[in-house]
Amino acid sequence: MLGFTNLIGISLTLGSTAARLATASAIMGVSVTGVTIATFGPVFSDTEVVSADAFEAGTLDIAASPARAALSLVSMAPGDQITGTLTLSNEGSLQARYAMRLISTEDRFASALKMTVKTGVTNCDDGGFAADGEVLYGPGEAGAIDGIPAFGDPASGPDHGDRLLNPATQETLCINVRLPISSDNSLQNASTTITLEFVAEFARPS
Ligand SMILES: [Ca+2]
Repeated sequence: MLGFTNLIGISLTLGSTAARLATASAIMGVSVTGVTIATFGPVFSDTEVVSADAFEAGTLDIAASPARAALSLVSMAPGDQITGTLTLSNEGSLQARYAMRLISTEDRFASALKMTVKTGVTNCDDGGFAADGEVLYGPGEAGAIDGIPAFGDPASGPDHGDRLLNPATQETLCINVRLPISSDNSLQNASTTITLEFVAEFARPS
């Protein structure tokens, strides 16, 4: 038996300015100041010898694009939103399934931000986000220190919400983050870093 795991972490840093949030004209700055991706290579979980014609030992290699700055906005007021595209590619030779978790550096601001993740959005921007596509997550909290599941389950094996990705194919996620109009002054100067963690594994053909 062969097992492969692949993990990608993408960090978005969101921060508010010192501007007041109480009025519609208040400005809140949200910017992506750093995106990092950490990839852990294929791992053989078992070294059992298999016959060469049973199947070939392939590779699992999930990559994310863009590698930096998936979302960016100079300033943001309560009620505003940011929308961006993230493309996951299966550059390996095996069908993969993947799950997504959201991990933040603090709880309060991350839970105030509402994130929605879709696939199949024709125009992935603020105006086109609601028009079509399939909701994979949200609207829900943008993250938590302990991590929250967005879709799927990183646990080994097929789970509800896991996404399948065939070799040499890609899936484009459209991510929308909204700062609710009801956000109050307690979020002034708040900042958080949200890591979008993708955990992929080899999906054995059925
Ligand atoms: Ca799973």
